[in-house]
Amino acid sequence: MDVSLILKLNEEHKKLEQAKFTYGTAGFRTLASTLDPVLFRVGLLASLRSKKLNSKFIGAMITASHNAAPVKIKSDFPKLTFKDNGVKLVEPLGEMLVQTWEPYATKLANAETREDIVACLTEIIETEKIDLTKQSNVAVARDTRPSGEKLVESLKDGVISLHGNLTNFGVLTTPQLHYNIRCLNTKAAKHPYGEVGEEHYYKKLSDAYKSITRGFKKLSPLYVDAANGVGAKALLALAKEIGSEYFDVFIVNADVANSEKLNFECGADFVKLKQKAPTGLELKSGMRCASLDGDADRIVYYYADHDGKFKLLDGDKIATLAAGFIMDLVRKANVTINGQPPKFGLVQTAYANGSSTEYASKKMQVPVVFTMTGVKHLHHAAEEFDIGVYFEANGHGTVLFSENVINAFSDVNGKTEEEIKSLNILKALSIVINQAVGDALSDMLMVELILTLNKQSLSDWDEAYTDLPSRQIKVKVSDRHIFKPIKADTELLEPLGLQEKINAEVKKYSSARSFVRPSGTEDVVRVYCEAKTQKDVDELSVAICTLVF
Ligand code: 16G
Ligand code: ZN
Repeated sequence: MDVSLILKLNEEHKKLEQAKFTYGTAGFRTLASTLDPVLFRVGLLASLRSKKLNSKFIGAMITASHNAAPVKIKSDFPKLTFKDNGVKLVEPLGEMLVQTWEPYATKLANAETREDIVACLTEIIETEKIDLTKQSNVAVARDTRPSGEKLVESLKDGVISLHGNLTNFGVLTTPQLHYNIRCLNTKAAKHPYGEVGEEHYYKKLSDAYKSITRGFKKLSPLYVDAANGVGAKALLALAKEIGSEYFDVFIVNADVANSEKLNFECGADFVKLKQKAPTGLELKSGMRCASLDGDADRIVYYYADHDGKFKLLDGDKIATLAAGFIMDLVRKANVTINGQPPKFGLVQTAYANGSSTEYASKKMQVPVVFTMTGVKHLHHAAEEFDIGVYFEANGHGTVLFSENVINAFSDVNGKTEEEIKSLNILKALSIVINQAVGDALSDMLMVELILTLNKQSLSDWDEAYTDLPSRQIKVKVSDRHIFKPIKADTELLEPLGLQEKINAEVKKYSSARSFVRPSGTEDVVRVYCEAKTQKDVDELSVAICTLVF
């Protein structure tokens, strides 16, 4: 280890404040102004991870996703409290950083002195038996937040300190970086994931989409709220590649140049939480709409019913639509693995609406598994199935096809016309759907493909089940770390006695449910309530918030 180089470059990225950093559900995410030393250290860690994995490419995505992030505050915008950015590391096949390395990230980020940094690096190298002579390859991308550009430089110094190579992909959506990383690391594999680069990503998705929807009646236009983020640029390029004869899209909230507008009263998180259309989109009956988040890894759909009432089709609805469609195809195509039908499963979190779980498990007869909040947990659980559908209610998710099932798609030739047709759709779907991570654009094409083939409107899709009324509230508390969730976030172990009090409140209402968990991305505690009527939900929410406060 070239300690003098590390120490020299560390001088440029010294920790100035007593901030405490935690590598959480979404990596490090906090005020952008405090992140320079963190990014330097993440560069060091990414280099070590690459060396540990025989020089495989490790990704670093600089984003604060759906968090609002004004930098210049203009008088016509209210002062927002968050000026966040963040960074998360990506494993060689596009998954989130392996969990056993998260404590290293936290420890390194919090090292106080230069000696502490070197000691921490030494500890990781020894524990992980890392061969420092191995080359390290790290690739970075960022969303449109202006603070990202400088943070790339901080990360670069960390990578260089361990004599690593840094590839800078510039501004990309989070899933595009995951895609690139998976492509880079599977170049020489039996099944390369694809070619590296934005244009190849668009072409791959577009070709698969067109191969299946060709000849079908085009859907009416889709209005997409891009949250004034990177998704606007990516969707424009994707739509151009697909062509308007297949897909009509109107992109709204595409003002990427004005960073103070990012996620401001728009985007998937806003629409899901507020249950209303974003600013910039005048929702009228008959319109088909969707919202992305700031780094384009989440999507929700919505429309207005005949009475003009806002109707949301969230991650749960996307999951059940996809699961139903794919299960039906697998049956029709007669796909088997060792003579058995593929193992199919749906992964949800505590935020999943109770009606969606009931619909999936009882009506569709799909096994449902619950995990903690955060994509890494859902992704791992979905990998246990041959076809694993995972979505968070907030619109983050994808469908994973195991290698076995992909091979089965190729092995089965299909005898009848129906079998052949179903197999072709399954093969195309496994290409359209991003296998590395939840991807708003790829999920959008999956939904559009299903609705096109099913000849369904958004209200037809919505008919599958009716959501139970629900509410999610943020509560500011003095210390959110005292809240210790268990049982996939559905209960609290600590503070002692609180769960019993929550249970007592929930008992007062029919079909009610509530849970409390500390946020991994903001300094708040989240309260979720669900019940048979909106009135019950509102009353229950007040009661639970009072208990937590
Ligand atoms: C992050 C997670 C998302 C989760 C959210 C919960 C990833 C890539 N993203 O955005 O899946 O729903 O955190 O946020 O894992 P919270 O902990 O603040 O509620
Ligand atoms: Zn996001």
